[in-house]
This record gives sequence, C-alpha cells and structure tokens, in this order.
Amino acid sequence: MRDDIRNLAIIAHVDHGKTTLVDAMLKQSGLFRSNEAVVERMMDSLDLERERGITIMAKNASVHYHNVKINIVDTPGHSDFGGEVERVLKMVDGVMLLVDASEGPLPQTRYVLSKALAQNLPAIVVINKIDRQDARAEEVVSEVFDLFIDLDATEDQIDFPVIYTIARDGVAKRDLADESRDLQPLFDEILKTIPPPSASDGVLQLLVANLDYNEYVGRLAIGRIFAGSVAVGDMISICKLDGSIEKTKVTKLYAFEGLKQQPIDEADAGEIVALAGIDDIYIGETVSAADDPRPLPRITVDEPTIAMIFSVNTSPFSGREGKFVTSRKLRERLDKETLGNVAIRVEGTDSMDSFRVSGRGELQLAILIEMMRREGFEMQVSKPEVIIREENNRRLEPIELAVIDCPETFIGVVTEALGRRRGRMTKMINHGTGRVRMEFEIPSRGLIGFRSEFLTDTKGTGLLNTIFLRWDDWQGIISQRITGALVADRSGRATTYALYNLQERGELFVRPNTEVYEGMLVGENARDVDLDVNVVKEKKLTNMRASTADEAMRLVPFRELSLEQALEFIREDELVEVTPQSIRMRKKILAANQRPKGRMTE
Ligand SMILES: Nc1nc2c(ncn2[C@@H]2O[C@H](COP(=O)(O)OP(=O)(O)OP(=O)(O)O)[C@@H](O)[C@H]2O)c(=O)[nH]1
Ligand SMILES: [Mg+2]
Repeated sequence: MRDDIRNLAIIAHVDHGKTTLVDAMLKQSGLFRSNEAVVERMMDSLDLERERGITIMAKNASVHYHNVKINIVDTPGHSDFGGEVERVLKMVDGVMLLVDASEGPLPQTRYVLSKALAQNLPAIVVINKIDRQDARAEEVVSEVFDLFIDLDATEDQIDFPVIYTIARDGVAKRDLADESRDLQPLFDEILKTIPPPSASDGVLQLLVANLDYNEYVGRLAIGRIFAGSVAVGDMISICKLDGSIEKTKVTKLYAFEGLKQQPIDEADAGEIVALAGIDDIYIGETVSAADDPRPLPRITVDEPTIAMIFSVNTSPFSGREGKFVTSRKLRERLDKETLGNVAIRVEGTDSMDSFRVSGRGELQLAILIEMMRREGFEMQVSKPEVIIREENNRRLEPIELAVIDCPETFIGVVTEALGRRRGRMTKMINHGTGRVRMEFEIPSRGLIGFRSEFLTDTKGTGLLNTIFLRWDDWQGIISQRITGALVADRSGRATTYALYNLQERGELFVRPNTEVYEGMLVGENARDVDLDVNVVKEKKLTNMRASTADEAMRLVPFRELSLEQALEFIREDELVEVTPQSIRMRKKILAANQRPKGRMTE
C-alpha cells in the first residue's frame, strides 16, 4: 500500500460546483500566499471553458494534506462530455460525488455515479451549495440514497459518508449544525474513505488516460502506474492500440504539484504521472517494460449517438478568412481529435471532401467546431442527425430521458412542445414551490433544436437536462422547423432599404452592409416555405432627399445566431458555413434555379 497517496475524481452533474471545490482545496493546501490573487475556477484553463463557464476536459491537479498527496481529477459535468469522465475513472481509487443541495441528483449525477459504481469505486457524497436559499440538504441526501439503491449499489457502496459544503467559501461540515471555517472535515474524510493505491512491484504498466500539452515539452501522456516503476532514462515499450509495440526512452517525467507539472526522476506504482517527449502516444495505450511488454485492457467508452458531416467549405467566400481549407487539413485535424478524445469518431464518406463526425451530443460537436475555427479552419457542417442502428431487422434509434424543471405555469406549453416531438411524460413531481419537475422519454431526434424553443417557451426560466437512456424502435416521423428561410437570390452587400422592406416577413440574420451570396440564409420566413429575396436592392435615387430618408429607416435589431443556434436552426437541405470570423447559413444547393421547386419567389 502507498499510504502517502490518494487518487480521486470529482464527479457531478453540470454546475454543481466541482471546479469551485477544487479551487478551495488548492487554496487551502497552502499552494498560494494568503494575499495572492488567484482567478476563480483555476482548473478551467481553456479559453472556451472560461468563456462558457463550464468544464470541457478532465484535468489533473494535486494537493498535500498531512503528508499525503491527494491527486484530484476534475471532470466535466455536461452529459456531452461524459466520455471524459468514463476514461479518467481508470486513474483513481474513489470519487467525490457532488450534488447541489437544492437541485438534487440530476441525469448526469446518475450517469457518472453508475460509471463509478461499475468500477467498484467508493464514493464520498458531497452536498454542495448548502448556503442556497432554497437548499434542502437532508432531502437531497435521501434522494442520493435512493439513487444508489436504484443503481444496484452494493451494501458497502450504499454506506457512503456525507459531507456538506459551501465550495465557494471553502467550508465543509460533517453535520449541518457544525461550525466550520475550512475544508478539514472533507480532507479527513478523503484520507479515511478513499483507499490508498495498492503498490504492486513487477513489470511496469502505465495506462494512458489523458493527454495534455505543455509549450515547453510538447505532448504529455498522463496516466496511472498500475504496476512497477518508471525512471528517467529507462527504456520502455508503448503497447499501441493496434497491437504493435514501439520502444522508446523516457526523457522527461512529471508529477502533478498543485496545478503544475513538476519534473521528477522516478515514480512508483499508484502514482499519476505525465510522460513527455513521446509524440506518438494515445489514450488507452499502455507504457510497459522494454523487454516484457504487458498491455492493460484498452479503455472503452459509450458509443456516440449523434453525427454530422464536416466538409470542405464550398461557399463563394471559401478561403477568404481561414488558414486551413483543404480536405487533407480537415481530415488530419479530425483524426488528431479522435486520438485525444475517445468519445469522438471520424469516418470517410462517399465524397473525398466530406467526413462523418460522431459524438455524444450537439454541444460536444459544436465545441470541436469552435476549437477548429479558432485554430484557423474553414468548413461547412450539416444538421446534426442521430445515429440509427439496424439490429435483427429492427430499426433502432437513441432515446433520451429529458428532465425539466420549470414554473408550473409552463407545464402546458412544455408538454405540448415535447408531445409534438414524440416525448412521453413518465413522471411529474410538484415540490409545492411553484416549480415542477417533469421527466420525459423522447427520441434524441426530437431533442435536436429543442433547447432554444424551450428557453423561449419558458421565458428563460426552464432548466433542461438530458441523458441517453436506451436504443429503441424507430418512433416515427418528427416534424421539423415549421418556418421557412429567407434566402438571398444574388450576391452583394445587404442594404438598409432592402432589409427594411423585408423585415415584416420574418426575423433577419444580417445587418446592412453584410456581404451575402446567392443561396445564403438571411432570415427566417414566418411562413413555412423558403422565400428567395433580394437583400442588396438599392433604392432608386431620384433626388438628394431620398437618401436622407434612407438613413431614417429604422431596422428591427437583427438576430445574430451563435454556432449552436445555427446548428439548431438549419434543416436537412441547409448547411452552416464556419470560418474563423463568420458563421453563415446556406442552402446546400446555392443556385435558386437548381433547388427543388415548391417555393415562393418574391
Ligand atoms: N451558492 C453557491 N454557489 C456555488 C457554490 N459552489 C459553486 N457555486 C457556483 O456554481 C457555479 C458552477 O460552479 P462550477 O465550479 O463551475 O461547477 P462545475 O461542477 O465545475 O461545472 P461543470 O464543470 O461545467 O460541470 C458557479 O457559478 C459557482 O460560483 C456554493 O457552495 N454555493
Ligand atoms: Mg467544472
């Protein structure tokens, strides 16, 4: 046993406070001077994580408490990033399951707990945000208890310790009535409940469970040493995913100290380390002894449920704003993604210029697209579609559980909207607070594009959480967006005059002077058909006064769609064009006279 080490992951539903709790643990372990200014949610170091306020990638850190090194893996709580949680559980000997004291267990709580229980990991249940006005800590503990039972936990697992916290203030208590000013009760519980890693001698076996990048040393392969030891200068073998073995030498070895990686000379079984200087190493591969390679079982994660086609940008504006525009670059980048992100798949298609990219949800794919455009890529992507399986002549599609929290007054609209999308209510709980919680089973197909409608329907007050439930028989046709699009019928720059005359048709997506091309979507048509429109029309200038009148035209503010909103908006015959600077929507077929008829023209 290595009693000087504990390895644990912190898991929860999105926003329940994982990263905030890690902040507090880092601060209280004396990592910073008492007067040192530190940012909030330190572990959320990616630009996209900071902008969106969510964790996207699992990350390692460590703290010291009573001469014990506690390696902590912070994980994302959004269900689209569930694959991150699944694979890092391989590195740890236990988990802290965080649950919001008011919201209680939500779909992702259930998902991550089920994965931890399946690995036989002991859990400390941490009820966080007990400072909330609407906290109902004790009730939530009993809901968590029910969840363990529901997931067929063993008696040992059900006998979990509970700690109450205010992560934001760095306070933990064993009992709600306790006075406490710090996290000591939590640290003590970690040492007590999370077993030390077993130290096994013998042949080196290190399972790569995470990849990182450090600008000084390049690629880092992060993993836990399951057996043996490793030292700088050792010859090692990498047991590749394809079964081959590659020999190399350890040039740089790191351990996690706080938020940093610290160079070390050697490490033993039980420790979580990072190896640098090996370019060709991927998640799920085993680092083993040079003369006696022994691969560990590879890491498997749940299958993707949603797919999108990524293609070379074929719009007339292609190549204007991006650095990387060719199909070769696109393919290389996507392949690279699959090596670091086990929940993403990439396949070729009939066309050399298109690739089918599958993942766990719209957000996961949108984040990938967003990262790529920031790196300088241009591409066009199709409407996300669910993955359909054929099994024993049955056509199966993914079904999700949608858990909705909203004010009572919206029960009607929400139920109606989900009914249209083939959702079936399975549960409704009225907490008597004016808000209700409803559960629906609904095909993933029906959820595509639902989020923005839901937020509008509930005036921004609703909470929607979804999680994959099962594969089930195809549920029949689900009707799509009921409105059509306003489609530019020629290229040029949009004019105030033209937009002014169009705005009564529906909401506009472009502002005056935006450059458009034929086939580009410039607005939503209130009617259910597409309408080809001229947005570049100039007013005939008959005299000077006409142009002053032009300036006086008041335009309704245009709606700028985010990437996710654009992905939700488009239909099967449309695409989103993504470049480092722009997000445009377009018809697949740009030329108006080549698109299927049955549309209106102005
Ligand atoms: N009132 C209150 N708010 C808290 C507490 N802990 C965290 N929060 C807030 O909850 C929000 C989410 O916190 P995060 O730490 O980002 O949550 P997370 O679980 O890491 O979220 P993901 O990684 O995206 O799943 C932030 O606005 C925090 O300030 C707490 O103890 N009390
Ligand atoms: Mg987080």
